[in-house]
Amino acid sequence: LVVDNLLFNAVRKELFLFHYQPYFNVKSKELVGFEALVRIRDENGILHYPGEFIDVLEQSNYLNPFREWALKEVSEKIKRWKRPISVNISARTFKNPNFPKQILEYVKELPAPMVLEITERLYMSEVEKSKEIIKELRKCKNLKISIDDFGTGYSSLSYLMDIDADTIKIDISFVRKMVKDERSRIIVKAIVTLAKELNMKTVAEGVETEEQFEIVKSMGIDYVQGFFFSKPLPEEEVGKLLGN
Ligand code: G
Ligand code: G
Ligand code: NA
Ligand code: MN
Repeated sequence: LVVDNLLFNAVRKELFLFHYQPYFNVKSKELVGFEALVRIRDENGILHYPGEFIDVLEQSNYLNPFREWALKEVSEKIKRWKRPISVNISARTFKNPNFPKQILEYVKELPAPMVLEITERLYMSEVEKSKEIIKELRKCKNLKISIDDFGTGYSSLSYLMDIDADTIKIDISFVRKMVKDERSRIIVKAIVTLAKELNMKTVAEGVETEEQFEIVKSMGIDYVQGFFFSKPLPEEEVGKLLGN
């Protein structure tokens, strides 16, 4: 009930906002783009994180107005910052038959891609259906697909070979284990090789230390995201970072 009230107000009074976490090219350390992560600033100025409300939001009638707001907001930022921005897409949005048409309206004139992050779990739970939806979405120029939390689902190798995405984001749990655990490094190395052969880019999620970064670098992973480089930032700080 408390969460419902928070969401009711967030929709009615436009209290949603995004923080933007930069991701970087591993080799050059240059900033590449951002992941948009939603928050609610309530009427008392308190910031609420998705852990508190995202599950309820995704099951509720607020999902449609939220999605409209989110697509508009991210499109504006891509226009302003001229960088790719990733958005997390829920299962319900991904499977909504109107979604490809809706997103085309936002994406068609952007100066950089919008990236849709769908979780590995969602993709793998219905591989054929996911491939079909992605095929439809691929009609939108400027739209890319990224597989989130990669390595946390139960994916068979045959599914992996089938995966139709531009980028895979190697889950934070692997990044953590890689420092101590040789098996994790071997598995990630294999994932990176597979991704290269399949023309996909790789992102290491949740890199928090220099030691983790050095391992990520030695594995040939393309991009890195994590607190070692930057936390998710309010839009004012992104503006400063990019110098506009
Ligand atoms: O920073 P962090 O606490 O922001 O995010 C927690 C979780 O919330 C992550 O798993 C992230 O994927 C999810 N999340 C963040 N923003 C969004 C969003 O706009 N839509 C959806 N569906 N999930 C989001
Ligand atoms: O599920 P998804 O990968 O979309 O979630 C992204 C989440 O990971 C967000 O909550 C974001 O704040 C968090 N995150 C980003 N970088 C780091 C990091 O270096 N360490 C930890 N622990 N969390 C991170
Ligand atoms: Na994500
Ligand atoms: Mn992730």
